Amino acid sequence: MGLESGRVAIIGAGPSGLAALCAFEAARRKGAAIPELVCYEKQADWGGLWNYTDRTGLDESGEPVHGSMYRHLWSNGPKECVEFPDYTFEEHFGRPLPSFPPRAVLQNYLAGRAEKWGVRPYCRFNTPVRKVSWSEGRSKFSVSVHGDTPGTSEFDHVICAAGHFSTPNVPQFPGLDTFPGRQLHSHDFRNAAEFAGQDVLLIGGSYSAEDIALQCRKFGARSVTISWRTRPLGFAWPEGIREVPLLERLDGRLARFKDGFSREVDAIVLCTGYLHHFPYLDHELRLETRNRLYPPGLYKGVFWEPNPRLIYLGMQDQYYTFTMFDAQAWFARDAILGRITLPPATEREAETRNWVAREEALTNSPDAIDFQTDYVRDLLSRTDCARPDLDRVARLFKEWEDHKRQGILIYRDRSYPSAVTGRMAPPPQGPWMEALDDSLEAFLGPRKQGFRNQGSGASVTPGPVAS
Ligand code: FAD
Ligand code: NA7
Repeated sequence: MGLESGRVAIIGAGPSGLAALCAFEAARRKGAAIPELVCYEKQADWGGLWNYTDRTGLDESGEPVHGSMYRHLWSNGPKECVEFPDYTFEEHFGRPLPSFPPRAVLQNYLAGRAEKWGVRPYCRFNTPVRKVSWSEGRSKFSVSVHGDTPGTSEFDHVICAAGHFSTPNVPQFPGLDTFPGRQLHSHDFRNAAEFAGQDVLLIGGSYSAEDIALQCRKFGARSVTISWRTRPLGFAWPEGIREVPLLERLDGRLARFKDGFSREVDAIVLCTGYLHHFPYLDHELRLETRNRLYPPGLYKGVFWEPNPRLIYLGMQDQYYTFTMFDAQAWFARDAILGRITLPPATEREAETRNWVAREEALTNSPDAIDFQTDYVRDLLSRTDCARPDLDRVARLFKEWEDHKRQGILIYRDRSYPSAVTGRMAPPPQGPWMEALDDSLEAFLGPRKQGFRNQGSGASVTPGPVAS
């Protein structure tokens, strides 16, 4: 590639798009000539899924609402597994914090990192990308956007960092169409308090089902039934939460499952995952894959095989998130800057086949963690991206999984050491199950604020948080 004077369009200013901007900005600050960057973001601000909205359905400009996060969402993994080595939590907040922060704290941290690199001028907010096509003759992408300043521009590269946990996968079940209660996909789930006192059915056997079950229990649902297709989550669930095989059909409110079990339910949440859905990309540019650790068709997990000038970031199923997006972004940047030369198509495809075959042979989650660790390590070995201690992070992921097995209600009460500074996180102010206030102020405020049975109104003195 080698395109210092070209133009690069980035779709999305979530963690992946911001990683791309920080990567280029880091090169620029070291004296490199970088291409012109334009990051189109359909929301009014950056942060991607972490930029919470209570809205569902369509957004202000008629685009599908991107947000899938809910009120009261807390990090589902230790913050030590997502910590940027070039911008630690302690640097941002000015003090050590417990390992499982609520969403607003992570959003604030992400924003602080982006502010540190000063990448806001590259962003065009309220600007959805509506069409991307490639002209072989001109060797350019044409990108059409809507919003504040609609128009079409040409680019030499497109980085699609639009996320893939936003378009719901909605299966049908007999009787769902006449179910008299509330039914929704987890994409539209916003507040577990809505289900207090109810019997709730969740369909799905992965992170969303797991966490929405905990949310519902925390906020007073009478019972939660989790219905799995391939395998149960298998945690030692407390009384009031049970796992059953797949839903067979609904007769009114009565849900009947494959093992013969049945129960009346008031509400159904389809926790059935998401589609990689990029309708604005021309067909020949469109990644189509299920949610997996190594989507076929992407060299190094990022370069679109048929045309590596199109780069996808963050399209993997994710143990690693923020640090993996950085590793991808720095590698992509160096390819665009001509510092890394991509091998010929046959070699690229052979390497991708190896990774895919290795992924398909995985049988358990420690091995899956090692797989994604190796992938991130491979990317980091070629660039000057700041490196976390990956062996340490992989160990933390495995400990975290063990801790979840030991106590699904209390895993967020654990502390982990930073893989950057080595310092142990302080314990949380109280049990997560009792923490009903998920605000930044409550989390950063004086100890005990925001927890059940504690007085409120204490003053908040956050560290040097970004605006
Ligand atoms: P996104 O965060 O989805 O950002 C994509 C951006 O692209 C958005 O800002 C969107 O508005 C923009 N965009 C999309 N289409 C267009 C368009 N056409 N034009 C312009 N802009 C567009 N990860 C963790 O590390 N810890 C967690 O606890 C955690 N919890 C999660 C909980 C839920 C419910 C979900 C769904 C995900 C969770 N994740 C978690 C994973 C999450 O995917 C990553 O943390 C991260 O947000 C992915 O970043 P991204 O930039 O790739 O995608
Ligand atoms: P995931 O992790 O992609 O999981 C989707 C789940 O939905 C998975 O258990 C699937 O079962 C299940 N699914 C999909 N289709 C069906 C049908 N037709 N019937 C029953 N079950 C189905 O998505 P999540 O939303 O849980 O997590 C996404 C991100 O959000 C994650 O990275 C976290 O960070 C938070 P399967 O196992 O394939 O049988």
